[in-house]
Amino acid sequence: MKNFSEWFHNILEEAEIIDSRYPIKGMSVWLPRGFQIRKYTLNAINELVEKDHDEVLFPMLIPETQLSKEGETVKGFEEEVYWVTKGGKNDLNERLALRPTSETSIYPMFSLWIRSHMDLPVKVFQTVSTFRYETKHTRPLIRVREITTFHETHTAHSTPEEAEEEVQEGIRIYKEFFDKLGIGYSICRRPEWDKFPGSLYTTAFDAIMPDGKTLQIGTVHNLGQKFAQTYDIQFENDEGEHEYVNQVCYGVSDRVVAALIAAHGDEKGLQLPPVVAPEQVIIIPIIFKEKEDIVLNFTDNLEKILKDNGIRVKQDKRDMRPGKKYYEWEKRGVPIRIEVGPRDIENNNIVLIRRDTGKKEFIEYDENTIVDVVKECMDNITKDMKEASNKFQEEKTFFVTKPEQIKKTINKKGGIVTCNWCGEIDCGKEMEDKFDIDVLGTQEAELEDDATCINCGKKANHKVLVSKTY
Ligand code: A5A
Ligand code: MG
Ligand code: ZN
Repeated sequence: MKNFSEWFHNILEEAEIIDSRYPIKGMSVWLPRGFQIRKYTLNAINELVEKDHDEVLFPMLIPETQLSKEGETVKGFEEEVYWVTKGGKNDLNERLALRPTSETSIYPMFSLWIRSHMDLPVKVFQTVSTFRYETKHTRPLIRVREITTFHETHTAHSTPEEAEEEVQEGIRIYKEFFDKLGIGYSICRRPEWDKFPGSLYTTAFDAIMPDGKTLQIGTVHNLGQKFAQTYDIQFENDEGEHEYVNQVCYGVSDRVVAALIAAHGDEKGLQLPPVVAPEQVIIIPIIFKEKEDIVLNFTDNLEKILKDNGIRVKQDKRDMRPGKKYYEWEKRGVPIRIEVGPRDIENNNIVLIRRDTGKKEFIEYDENTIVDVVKECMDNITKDMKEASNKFQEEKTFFVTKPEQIKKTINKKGGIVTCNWCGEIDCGKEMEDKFDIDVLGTQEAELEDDATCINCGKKANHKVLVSKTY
């Protein structure tokens, strides 16, 4: 892929995912095909989150006094908040913010809901639009001003230990989610200057894009008691004393769909893992004039069998050259194509082509086993796509020991560079300027006793990840 940015922009249009011509910067339209991919992606995360969290839906508007209560959140989002100031011709008594995220909307209600330790833990999530007046270059799905698929989980616990367990649970859920979609990622703890405003610390997932820059695709925040103090969320413990709750929140967004497209797409277009593909199988009947009925009887029956067994299948009967159809469905990323012509039927064969490998397989046709054959093929595709993406992430991650290697490696090879680091804020910020990179954060690692910081030479006690970022 020569130019990822251009490729990405084109694919959104060509695979009918997003129409970015909507006349507000940073806001786009989900097209029917894109909407379906979004829907199956949401199903995949909901399946995991719903096991132990309840879905809710809060209003989109937040009174200014409520938003402004939490000092650090306000400061963090000050430049990015959209305001509603009028109702019709009347000025509102109080400005209303379009939520940039929902802590300040949800937590005042937590304060009403939570009375005693019996009410804890509270674990809720919602999928909503959030609004951020982003000042950095906007890009469809990647950096938008209306985040239309903001999937956020918010919890409250009686002890810090329980909150820490929820952090681990959030990380586990996101791992499983990205694994399901076959998106490779790295996990690290964001540095102090890049953590979520108001949080104790932030753990982030970053995926390496084909151009070598990383995209933050999910974050898990330990909020400690900061918001509980601000919004007065207290409970009575079993000794009758009042305590503040301990909170956690985590979120993913439209960016997951962007990462999905970027991780698997190629020069032919989109490539979708079966779990999110609007069509998992496309059947192309190869029709010749006098044999038309034989072929269509066969393919109609095949379509019905697959559909009855829960496989998302479509048949393309349009009067068009088969080659043109192949091209179209490849571009749309359908994982499996089945071709059936009169000769195949005579030989009791069907032809199955995998989108990911392009491999053609002749399969002896048996109504009783075809469902298993297709399902097994989908499983193999899922597994292989995930492995390919993980391999890419791994191969694009480089450990270096000399400062001059940081910039050189990033510029030449892209991806993530890891090195030993002292953990000092000033040193980290200096590295960002000096090497023209962003510090993604730290990972726990066993360092040698005499390991030194790559930048300042002091004793190193962290492994740090750096990259160019979206
Ligand atoms: N309340 C917490 C969960 C929160 O707001 N965290 S966050 O600010 O980190 O956002 C959650 C996720 O949304 C991020 O990890 C990132 O993947 C995504 N995101 C943030 N800003 C975005 C934007 N402008 N466009 C698309 N996705 C965005
Ligand atoms: Mg930065
Ligand atoms: Zn240092």
